[in-house]
Amino acid sequence: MLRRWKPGLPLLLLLGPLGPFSPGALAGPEQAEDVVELDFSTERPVHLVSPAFLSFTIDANLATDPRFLTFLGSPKLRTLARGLSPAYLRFGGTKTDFLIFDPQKEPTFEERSYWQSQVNQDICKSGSLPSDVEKKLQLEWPFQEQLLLREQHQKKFKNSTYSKSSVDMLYAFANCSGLDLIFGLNALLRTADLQWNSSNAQLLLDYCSSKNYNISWELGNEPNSFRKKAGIFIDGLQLGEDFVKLHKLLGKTTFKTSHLYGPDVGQPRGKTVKILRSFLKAGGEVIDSVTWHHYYLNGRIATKEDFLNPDVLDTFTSSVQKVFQVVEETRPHKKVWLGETSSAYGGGAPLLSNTFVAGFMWLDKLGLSARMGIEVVMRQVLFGAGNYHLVDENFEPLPIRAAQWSNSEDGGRSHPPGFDRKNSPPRKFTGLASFLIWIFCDKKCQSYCLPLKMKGIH
Ligand SMILES: *[C@@H]1O[C@H](CO)[C@@H](O)[C@H](O)[C@H]1NC(C)=O
Ligand SMILES: *[C@@H]1O[C@H](CO)[C@@H](O)[C@H](O)[C@H]1NC(C)=O
Ligand SMILES: *[C@@H]1O[C@H](CO)[C@@H](O)[C@H](O)[C@H]1NC(C)=O
Ligand SMILES: CC(=O)N[C@H]1CO[C@H](CO)[C@@H](O)[C@@H]1O
Repeated sequence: MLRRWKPGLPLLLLLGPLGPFSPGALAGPEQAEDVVELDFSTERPVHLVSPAFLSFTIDANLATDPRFLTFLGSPKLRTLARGLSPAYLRFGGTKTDFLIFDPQKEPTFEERSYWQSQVNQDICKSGSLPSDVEKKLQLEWPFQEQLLLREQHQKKFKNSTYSKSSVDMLYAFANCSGLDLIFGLNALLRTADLQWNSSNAQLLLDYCSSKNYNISWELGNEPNSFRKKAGIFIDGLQLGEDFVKLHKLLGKTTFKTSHLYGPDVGQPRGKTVKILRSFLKAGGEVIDSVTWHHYYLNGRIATKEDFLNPDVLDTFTSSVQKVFQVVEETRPHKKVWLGETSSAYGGGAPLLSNTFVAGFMWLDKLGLSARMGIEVVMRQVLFGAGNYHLVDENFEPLPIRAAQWSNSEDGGRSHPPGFDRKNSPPRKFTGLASFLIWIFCDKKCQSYCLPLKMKGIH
């Protein structure tokens, strides 16, 4: 639970009966409540996290067909995003390495309609996409979504180009929502001897400079699976050298002081650890934070029981420890961020990742991350294809199918825990086998977080 807390006061929790999960238990009349009293000390911070600790992403696949980027002009989506600031908005994902900037490319009809509606000088205050265009896009979105998920599943990615207008759309969304944009550059553009070919990045940097955009950068997404995605193997040493090259490039532009993050590797297993280690040796000096990605499960086979299993939740701990171990051995004290993370990969698990049940994983991840020293956690995704988005195609916050899962006063209609920091999640759950309790303090609580975890109370 993320809730404001006055230090020094004991917390009273009302717990329902704690039997093993059975759907029938949910419908039954309320039974006697156990009272657990928690007392905790707030004398010393466990770890300090960034004010943008809870950040989020837009998957780069939204630019596959740039017409759908105009969704980012929705005032409603911007209002929801603004509610989560301060935060980073990371634009990245597998498609990062299949997107090519084409300054000559014309904006789509939808993008033009959007810009034409911007009559006001202040683009953050002016009109939105004409409603007929928005409706048409919303009708077409489910088909685009299927296409994107199929591409992801088959691991066959096509190159797409994006225009200046697409960059403007993305930047306006971040800027008008009070978010700091992190843009992932294509790392699969390579010369014959497999070095990074920076010429397309240079075009983009020049354009963004000319517009005075303030952007931070990444280079490549999950380079550990480049072979699977593109038939090219890039080792950590080469990638480190590519980052040094990008850093030099940034130094020659208005992005001298802008930040660089990487290498956005997947989970620290097998060769990924090796890539991370050699990357940090070769290029660790030029990055501001080490980024890595984490998912608990494969979205295609994950079950509700997996989502509620503390053993599954605990697998996160060993991954975090492994990453910190490598970072401490190569670049001690370098900040570590979760650059992309959610419950299940492959677009999330249908009927789970976007519902209340996923809230336990999410809260546990936030709690463990804070306690173990991760400074920023970027949630995949705010809006986009799949099942782990926080906002649906009508720009309604999810989960909405969670009602049957909770006995909350509002029947479970409240926002997913962790999504809206001002709304605490429902207080009573029945029929769950174990409880996780995390307590965070914000600035008013002397800038530290205090996670506390209890498991398997019976
Ligand atoms: C994408 O474009 C780059 C640069 O032209 C090329 O090297 C690469 O093979 C292309 N990838 C695909 C999947 O077509
Ligand atoms: C880098 O890519 C650009 C654009 O595709 C190409 O014109 C140039 O020859 C490439 N440079 C090298 C060294 O391969
Ligand atoms: C650019 O954004 C960063 C945050 O990513 C911020 O710290 C910095 O002050 C901004 N720079 C300018 C010139 O606004
Ligand atoms: C480049 C750009 O558009 N920057 C704007 C971002 O938003 C702030 C206020 O929120 C403006 O002052 C900047 O001009």
